[in-house]
Amino acid sequence: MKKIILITGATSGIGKSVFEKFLYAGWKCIITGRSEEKLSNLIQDIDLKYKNDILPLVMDIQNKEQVFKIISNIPTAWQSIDVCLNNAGLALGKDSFENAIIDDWETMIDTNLKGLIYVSKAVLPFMIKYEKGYFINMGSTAAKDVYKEGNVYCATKAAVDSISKAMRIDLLSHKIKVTAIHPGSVETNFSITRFKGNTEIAQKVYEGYTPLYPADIADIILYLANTPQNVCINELTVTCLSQAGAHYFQK
Ligand code: 8X3
Repeated sequence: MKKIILITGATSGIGKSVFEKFLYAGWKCIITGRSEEKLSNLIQDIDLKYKNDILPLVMDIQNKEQVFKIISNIPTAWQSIDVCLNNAGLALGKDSFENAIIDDWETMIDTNLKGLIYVSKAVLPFMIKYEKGYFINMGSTAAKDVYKEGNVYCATKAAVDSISKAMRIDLLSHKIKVTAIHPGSVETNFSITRFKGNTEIAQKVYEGYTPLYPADIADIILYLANTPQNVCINELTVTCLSQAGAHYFQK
């Protein structure tokens, strides 16, 4: 029987790469995103023979009612979820504490932390019912090292780190695995979103060195998902060779 992964934020970046990697590795993929159009465009590009292995769910993980309604109504054939990849997340703005915009902070808290716990709590009854499950939570090097003007983004990722530890403890009796993965600089739309469409500043983030690419992280997630049942990698921090911690880059 094919294994099932649920991926939040699957329409771009790391999420999209994980989706393609798992699909072609023979997994069934439940993919979520806020935009119906982006989800359909993504599926349109997939070879016909894989189409039955994809279940798209349009949902905004910030919306608690929507998350619980949509996930609890997943068709029975898709409910025995093996892996839930809590990938959706974002940085909005890079400003000092005094200049940062409160709405940006709230969007990051609502997505990076609250969205992750809503999705996990909504998926959990299936994992308990089918007596298997694995949460892989997307952290960041920002969870480990706070940097200038990272304030609330760093705090949300530190919270992902903490909640991952808490989930691992509380879900122990259900034999559910939990891993927090903490990537450093990965070349995606992440910086375009952070700098609100200013591509000039965004591109500079990845200039002068070879960053990680989404496929690098997707490969690691596929490895994690294939670890034997008795093995639980609690957390891992991944940077490109030109980065050490959140601060130091060799350019
Ligand atoms: C993304 C990496 O360095 O922008 O989480 O915080 S960083």
